[in-house]
Amino acid sequence: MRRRPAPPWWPSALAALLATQAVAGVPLYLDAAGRPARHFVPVVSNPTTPSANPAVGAELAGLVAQAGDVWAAAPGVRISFATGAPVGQPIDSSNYTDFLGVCGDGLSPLIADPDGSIVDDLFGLGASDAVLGVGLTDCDPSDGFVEEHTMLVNFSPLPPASAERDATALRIVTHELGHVLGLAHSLLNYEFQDDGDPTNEIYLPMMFPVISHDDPLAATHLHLDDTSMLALLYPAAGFISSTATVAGLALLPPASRPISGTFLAIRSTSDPLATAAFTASGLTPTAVSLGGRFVAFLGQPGEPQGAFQVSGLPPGEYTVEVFGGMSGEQPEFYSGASESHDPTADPPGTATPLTLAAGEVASDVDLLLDAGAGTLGVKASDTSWNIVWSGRAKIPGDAQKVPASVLPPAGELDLLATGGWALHSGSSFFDTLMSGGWTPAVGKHGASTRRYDHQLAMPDTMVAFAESLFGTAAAFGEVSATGSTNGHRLNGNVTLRGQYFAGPRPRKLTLTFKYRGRPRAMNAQPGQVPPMSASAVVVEPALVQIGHGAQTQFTANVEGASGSVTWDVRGLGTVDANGLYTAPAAGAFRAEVVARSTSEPAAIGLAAVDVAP
Ligand SMILES: [Ca+2]
Ligand SMILES: [Ca+2]
Ligand SMILES: [Ca+2]
Ligand SMILES: [Zn+2]
Repeated sequence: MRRRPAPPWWPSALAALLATQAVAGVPLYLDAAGRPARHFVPVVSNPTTPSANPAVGAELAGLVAQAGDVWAAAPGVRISFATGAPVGQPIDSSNYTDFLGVCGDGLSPLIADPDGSIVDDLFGLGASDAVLGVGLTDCDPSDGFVEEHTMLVNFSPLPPASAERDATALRIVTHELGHVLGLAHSLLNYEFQDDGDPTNEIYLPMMFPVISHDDPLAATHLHLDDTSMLALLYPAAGFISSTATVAGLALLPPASRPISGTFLAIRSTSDPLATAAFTASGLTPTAVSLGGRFVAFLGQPGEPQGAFQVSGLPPGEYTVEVFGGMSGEQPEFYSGASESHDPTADPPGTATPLTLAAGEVASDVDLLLDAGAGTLGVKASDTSWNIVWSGRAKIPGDAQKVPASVLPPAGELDLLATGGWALHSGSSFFDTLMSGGWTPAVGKHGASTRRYDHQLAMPDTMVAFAESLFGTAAAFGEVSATGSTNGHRLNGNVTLRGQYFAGPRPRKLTLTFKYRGRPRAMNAQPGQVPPMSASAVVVEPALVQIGHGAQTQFTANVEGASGSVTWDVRGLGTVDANGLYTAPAAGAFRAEVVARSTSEPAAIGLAAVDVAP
């Protein structure tokens, strides 16, 4: 048998693909223990100048200042923003990677992209038609802190100078600044996006993942859903004591396995659209998929399996609701003592409202999900998979296996349909690739065989992956994907058809990726409830300037937790056990002072000290 030479057309260029993750899922940053990470405060950003159109750099810096004012004015929130030194070097698509997402350079650049060329370079040609902006941490948040960030805003789809440009740009920048602060996407009131009705835009959260076009002049407006999460991260005094928390576990039938990625809404019975908040069990961030479906990304380190929490609710009466609709099933409500996995005993639509007082923490709101009913009712998969990939490329006269080194990596996969589609995998590749919609298909042994068919809904990602394998030697247009499971095996494939250019004339190219899954044991250990802690630490003063060798006293007020705090400084200088900070004898810098509750380590208060001669 003749051995084929190593294929010349497999450059293992995965770099471009990895970058696309920022499009799909901008995380709610969790530290290694599964607690939310916070940005250092004040939040300082550095303006930059685009080579092509310097005015747009100034426009972005001005928008970020306005957006900072919007977030800082949120009730229950104490946060501040500042403009840092401008970056001197003009930025364009040839040098943006020297600044974007670079940890440790002391810069948090605001990168304006006047013509979309940076976004196209980062996410692939044509991305500038769809991607309006990115806000992300520059540094690994697993230590609990965001020290630096990058914001990239694509101005190319915006109209020229006009009221509409100003209004739209401020909404985009306020949204991206929310990501910088550690807020993930929210799907609350998703049905109002692009429904043609401008009057309901105020019910969409700022952190909704896609812009709604129903009112081009819509004012930038924060929803309770935005401000309550921000206040939990950056609380003002009185936030915890004046508001209520709802927390519990989402549990799958039949064995009450805690399940992450369930989308939930907590709604006031008297004001269900405005006094409402979104959350997802496991604190799993949501993103919008290119197929138009909403996906939760699971499997973050330390993820509190199955646990959910909403804090910052004004006192009142609330329902707790598992999202329906988006994946075709009915919404399912918390029904108190009658909660059951059995939909006959506990009809999904039966709600038992909770009455919450100021300072109350209702942490026993466990949802016993049912299995769904009817042909659209597959609410959750109860099988997890170990997945392996294989691939084959064909051109006329030749066929080759895709080398394992350039295949998608093996990993784990959970497919859920609890109000959306959620995936868990050991591989971040799946997290961008697989957003499957599952529909039950009656097999030859009837519905009880639990056979499901599905389609992959993110073909653009697979095209980007295939193009990264071939560079400019191939182009793909047509994608098809299918798969099915009977509960014991999972099988599927993705087929891409295109043209291969290395030769005298283009040839037809077919690339087929197959995946095979076998069931794997699932994590049944529930996360801590409430996962984020309904407590707060507020440090005073928030920011202080002192000279070399000088001392300043910080104080910490703990709400919702017993005990005191431990003090820590990130940066130069020292802080003692009583919050007394001592500056070193030299240098000009800012240090962050951290007070952490001794009984609730997730409750952290931040302050800053500027030291100068
Ligand atoms: Ca940086
Ligand atoms: Ca609307
Ligand atoms: Ca129920
Ligand atoms: Zn976003």
